[in-house]
Amino acid sequence: MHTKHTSFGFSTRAIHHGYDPVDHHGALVPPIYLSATFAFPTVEYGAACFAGEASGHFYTRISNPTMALLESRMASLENGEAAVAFSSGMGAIAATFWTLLRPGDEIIVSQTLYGCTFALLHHGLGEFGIKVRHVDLTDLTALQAALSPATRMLYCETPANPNLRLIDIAAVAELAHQQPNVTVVVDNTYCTPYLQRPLELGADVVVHSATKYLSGHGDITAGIAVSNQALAQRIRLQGLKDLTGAVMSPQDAALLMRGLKTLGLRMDRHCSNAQAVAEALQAHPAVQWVTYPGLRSFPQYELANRQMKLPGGMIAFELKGGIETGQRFMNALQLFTRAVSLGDAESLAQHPASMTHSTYTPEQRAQHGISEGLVRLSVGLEDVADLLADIQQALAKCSAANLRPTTTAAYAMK
Ligand code: 7XF
Repeated sequence: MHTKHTSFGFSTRAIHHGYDPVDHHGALVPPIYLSATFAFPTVEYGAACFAGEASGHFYTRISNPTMALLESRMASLENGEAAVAFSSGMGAIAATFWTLLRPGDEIIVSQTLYGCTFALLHHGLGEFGIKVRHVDLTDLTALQAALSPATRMLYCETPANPNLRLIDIAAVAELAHQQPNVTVVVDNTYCTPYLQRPLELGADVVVHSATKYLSGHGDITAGIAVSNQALAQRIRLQGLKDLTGAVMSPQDAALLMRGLKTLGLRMDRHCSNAQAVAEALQAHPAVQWVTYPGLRSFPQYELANRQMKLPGGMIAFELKGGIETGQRFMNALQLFTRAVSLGDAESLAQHPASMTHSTYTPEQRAQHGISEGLVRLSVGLEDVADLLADIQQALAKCSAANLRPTTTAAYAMK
């Protein structure tokens, strides 16, 4: 049934890929294999497993049947050959970096990245002799100039957390691959493969925080890396097994597969709700600027249409009066929850400068396009009328403070 499913559409594969109930006592839902270890029929077979000559499961830090099903499903959805599951998005990212980079190598990264990825690069890789070069990847001339024989990886988020800048994946991958031995890695957390498939555009590895839209219910932390078979095997046997040990639990793999079944449905609803919230924000006099890939005013609207199926569920905006007004707005929210993370059924609001991106210094945030007054919304799955009512009542409480316009550029590209 595994191969039969490969020609089906996205949602059909998200529900069925790789599993036939007939092989599992008729169980409609895949069983969870809680075992940490697996019996060897003979000592010779055990030795063959450790030598990489037998393909069976033998220890859950290396592989497990529940994770293997999830991995094959994620590989199918991203249109890759293989995937590796991790206990968190940072586990997937760290394992990919530590597998593919060595002292003396250079990594080219986009300007704006999630705070802990930024910290891993600068406090982790940087301190272990790997040169980290931030480049404006919307400028292909700058990328061309930054590439060198020492470049081993190009890494980006698109859309970027939290300012939603986009990178043209096909363009940067083509240019980066003109140098030999460059692996192009894209963090696809904001989009999921339902909205964007970087491997089809020329990337080599896709990483995810599966804590977010992929699982969709805010009840696990999880990560995934997807690539070709050879890279996935290296990431599994070095990055996962030896270097990080950041293994996913079988229960979390089952929860993640439950989330994947509704991924398409949920993403459609996240996107339509976010479009309505972004338009309401844009129309309100208290709002200084709003960035959402579905707005005509979005500076990379054409690229968003070309690269993403829909504009996503994340919004960045700033109120007139900057962060003081932003704090008043966030404290006034009644339905949106004040919390970090994203992609949950519940709508969330947070302040990147003091929360998810507090790993940057204020100077670094200014350099990397993260304004101090930026408010980030993860628009959830509630009824859109209730979300709009909450935004409107919270904005109404800000109008009194709506006197001093901020000087922060809405979308400074340089
Ligand atoms: O290790 P995690 O599962 O939390 O994933 C890390 C991660 C990797 N890439 C992107 C684009 C992410 O957004 C994240 C996690 N971001 C959360 C957020 O921005 O709210 C973390 C909350 S501190």
